[in-house]
Amino acid sequence: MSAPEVTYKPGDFKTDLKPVWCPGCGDFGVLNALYRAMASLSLEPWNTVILSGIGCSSRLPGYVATYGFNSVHGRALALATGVKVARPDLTVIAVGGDGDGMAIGGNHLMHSCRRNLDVTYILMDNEIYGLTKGQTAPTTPTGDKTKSSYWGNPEPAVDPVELAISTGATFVARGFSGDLKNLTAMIQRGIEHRGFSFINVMSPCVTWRGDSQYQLLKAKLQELPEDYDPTNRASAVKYTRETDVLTTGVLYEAGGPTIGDRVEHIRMMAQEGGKVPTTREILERFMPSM
Ligand SMILES: Cc1ncc(C[n+]2csc(CCOP(=O)(O)OP(=O)(O)O)c2C)c(N)n1
Ligand code: SF4
Ligand SMILES: [Mg+2]
Repeated sequence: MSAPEVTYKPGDFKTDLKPVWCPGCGDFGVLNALYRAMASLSLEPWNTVILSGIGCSSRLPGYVATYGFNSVHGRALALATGVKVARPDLTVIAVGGDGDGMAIGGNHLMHSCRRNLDVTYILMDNEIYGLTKGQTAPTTPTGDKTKSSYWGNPEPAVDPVELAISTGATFVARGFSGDLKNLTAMIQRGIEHRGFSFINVMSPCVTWRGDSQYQLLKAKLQELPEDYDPTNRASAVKYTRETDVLTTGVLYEAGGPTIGDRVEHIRMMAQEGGKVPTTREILERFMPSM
């Protein structure tokens, strides 16, 4: 007899911790969308891990009743890689901010994309360092005044979606924290996707970017055309570096082996008749005189 299937409600994933985010912070919307997506997928809390770096957004694992770890600035994906290698059977979700993922953690994003690590990464993009009180981040638009750029940000901004597509992520989406319905569907699809799923969520910081950030983002929102083909990489790139509009939806989705598949293939080759060299033979390759 098979075990009865457990169903969950979004509230089942709440912990006793009350989020310490400022009232009106966009991250509340992301958390709610995640609760809903997890409930619709009936994710078992004991088989799910949520990892983050450091930042306001990186507090999220504490608010979800799964295994989780609020780790070190920029290292959410390094931890996610380790968990997935040790326990490929688990659902692994990484979360964090634009500073965490695009500045100090930028190289981890690039390598997770190209490896097609089977992890879902939700980036809460408020275009600012929120926790440390409003300094310029890699996604801060050029010219914007911040606590660390009084005369306006002199740097060109990065588009995380463009970066993810160009470095090999096999699922790339852009969402808005104020659009719960579409964001929930996007996160659900990202978790279901086999391979690296990158979801860049525009998530306003009311404290350091003001109310205008929410209004500005909302006014620019547009959805992908109904006949949009997400398997076409070139079409996906056309929706990056937008200025007057902000297109949300799943921009790119492709198949392909994950890094886990590739390593497993090598393991099988080594086991099935492949000659495994001895330590001495390996050393002799470097020191022929041995
Ligand atoms: C190695 C290291 N460098 C810098 C910091 C300081 N620091 C903490 S959070 C943060 C940036 C947070 O910005 P973001 O990742 O965008 O998250 P947000 O607070 O905006 O959600 C920085 C620079 C740190 N904790 N560790
Ligand atoms: S400082 Fe900004 S990002 Fe941090 S909790 Fe407040 S509104 Fe959210
Ligand atoms: Mg930020």
